[in-house]
Amino acid sequence: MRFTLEAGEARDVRRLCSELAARYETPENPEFLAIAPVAAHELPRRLRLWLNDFRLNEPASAYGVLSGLPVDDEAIGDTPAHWKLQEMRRNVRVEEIALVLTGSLLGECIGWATQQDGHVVHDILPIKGLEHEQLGSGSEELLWWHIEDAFHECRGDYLGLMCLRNPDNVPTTFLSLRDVPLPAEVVGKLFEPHYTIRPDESHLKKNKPDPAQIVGDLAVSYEHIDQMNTRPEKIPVLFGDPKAPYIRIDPYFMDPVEDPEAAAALKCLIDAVDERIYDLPLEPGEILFVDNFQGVHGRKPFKARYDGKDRWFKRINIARDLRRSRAMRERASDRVIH
Ligand SMILES: O=C(O)CCC(=O)C(=O)O
Ligand SMILES: [Fe+2]
Repeated sequence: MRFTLEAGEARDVRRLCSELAARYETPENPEFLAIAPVAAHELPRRLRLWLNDFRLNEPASAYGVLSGLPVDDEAIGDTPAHWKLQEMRRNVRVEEIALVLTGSLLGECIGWATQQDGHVVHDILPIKGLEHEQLGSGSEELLWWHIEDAFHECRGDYLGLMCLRNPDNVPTTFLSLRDVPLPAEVVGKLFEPHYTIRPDESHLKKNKPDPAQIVGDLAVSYEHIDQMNTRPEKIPVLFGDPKAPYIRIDPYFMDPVEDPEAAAALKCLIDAVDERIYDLPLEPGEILFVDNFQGVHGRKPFKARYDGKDRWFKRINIARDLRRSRAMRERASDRVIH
């Protein structure tokens, strides 16, 4: 599903986001996050209707690309060398606000205490030294297709990926489960809890830039991650309606399956996705909204430049219902899951 803003609509979005950027330093300001769903009422009606349809009707495509928002390559400055260089965010405040504001039409933006220092808006950019890691900040390896934060019961219902810069047209990869034909007995097996998914690298201690900061509540969060890593619970890969199932999978971080039929069912699904997954390259200003219950995504390998002009995306995770994670957040309105 694609949606292109008309020139006048794009100007209106830009004006609204610029006004908000003048009031809030960053879209991560809790006051901004609290009013974002209301401020989003001021977005163009056609855009609101499109996202409402995406949320409500769960189209078989399992994704939506919003285009038409301009990005000024010079004004956004250099691609930072690392996501921890937060001062570089001031150049892209309007873009970040556009991402959070449109995402707020699908639900509430959430973050993880154990990922990118608890930020709600993430930077996806290649980091020197991580070229061969299974991370958004890797580059030279294929980023295996996955459901975002599949290991976690409170993973987002949606993912928003905004392209700020993509000079080599490096594609995101994508496939909707609706496009994967599976025999009924395979579906049946995948509905049974035979499978384990360990936390992906982005949540591990080793990817925290300053491990000395792991104290107090954060130490408890990392303990929780350690536990999920050493003793992952057994879960089904498919759930919901057997006629149109939802999916929870991250093959790279799954263990061999004991039950032979369950193992064969998983292999059948993985092979079917591998055969069909396709490139979905994004251009600057485009936002890809992924239905994280129905579509898997990844990224093709590429050679980073490290010259300030590297591929640069912003990412948000969106929950339809914040209450699902209430026990892992300090206050009702908090966004960060511990
Ligand atoms: O870089 C991309 O296109 C996608 C990376 C990814 O899977 C993610 O950021 O979650
Ligand atoms: Fe991802």
